[in-house]
Amino acid sequence: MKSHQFKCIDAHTCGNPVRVIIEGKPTLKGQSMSEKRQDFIRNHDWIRNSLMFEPRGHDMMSGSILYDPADPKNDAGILFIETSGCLPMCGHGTIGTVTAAIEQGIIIPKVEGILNLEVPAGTIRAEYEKKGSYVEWVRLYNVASYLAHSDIVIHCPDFGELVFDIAYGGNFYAILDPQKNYNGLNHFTAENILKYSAIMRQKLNEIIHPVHPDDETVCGVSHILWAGSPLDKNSDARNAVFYGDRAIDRSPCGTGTSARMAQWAAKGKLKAGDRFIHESIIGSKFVGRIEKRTTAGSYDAIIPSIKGWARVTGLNTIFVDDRDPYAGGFQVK
Ligand code: PYC
Repeated sequence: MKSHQFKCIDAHTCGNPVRVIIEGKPTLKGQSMSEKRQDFIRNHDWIRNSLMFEPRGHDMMSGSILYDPADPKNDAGILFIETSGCLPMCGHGTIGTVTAAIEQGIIIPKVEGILNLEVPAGTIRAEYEKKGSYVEWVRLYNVASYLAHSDIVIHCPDFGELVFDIAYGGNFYAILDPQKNYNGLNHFTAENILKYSAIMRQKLNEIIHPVHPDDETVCGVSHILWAGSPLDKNSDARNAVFYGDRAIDRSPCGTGTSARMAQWAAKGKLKAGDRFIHESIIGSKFVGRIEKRTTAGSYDAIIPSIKGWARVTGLNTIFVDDRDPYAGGFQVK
């Protein structure tokens, strides 16, 4: 009989949870965080199931595990874990992890106010501002983001024909913009989004399989981004991102916002230097900016930055007791 103990910092970024595991992590094989991610998925995924799903977590639970960087010039490596799996990149997760790790002294930055971070999708930079012992905000400079496919058509029950763009911002997003059979996010409830998103994702993945040009383990449409007009006239757009089996991001979604900016840039609606304020389903905001144009394989791409805030909600020591029939977590579907 074995029992496992994990020390965590619990936080949320603009409403979406971030559980940062600081003790109890497994040693992972591999050099890069992409290789470590594969080792975790193959050999240690029970930790994600135990810490993210009920009864220790919930449908939206999301978190991270900190590792030493492969390149000593960088400050840390981050593995993202959540109910949907191990994401190559997570924006709200990065903002929450940086906030929690700096406030609790888990990462000591080489240069105050800047962290260079290795994540499975590549190397990113985070800048943050501290007031006393608190981190006020974090701006992350994300991986190259690009529009991968335009005008992908599916037929969805109750909607009829729907047209999606597929864009990458650290994960592949299917973006549902207002159109003939979809009049925008403001006309849909969370229940509607949960009901139809999994069907849309399945139909999209039957006809399209986006693969990242530099890492074939980063592939497939995982997130559905429902777009709509903002609640605040000072914002540019609003969105709700569906992921996993039953999750809707409560934050404006960092990789989703990056994908959306890449889509807008590809369509000439944003240019380098432009700001993009994105709202979440609960009205919380990220401030995006197009830092510069670049390429990803043969794709025209952008480097987006995303600014947001996170707050620590507590320190948590979680037990996973092998006598517990729900040690491996469960989900009610
Ligand atoms: O902020 O990138 C993000 C994210 C992905 C899934 C949930 N949040």
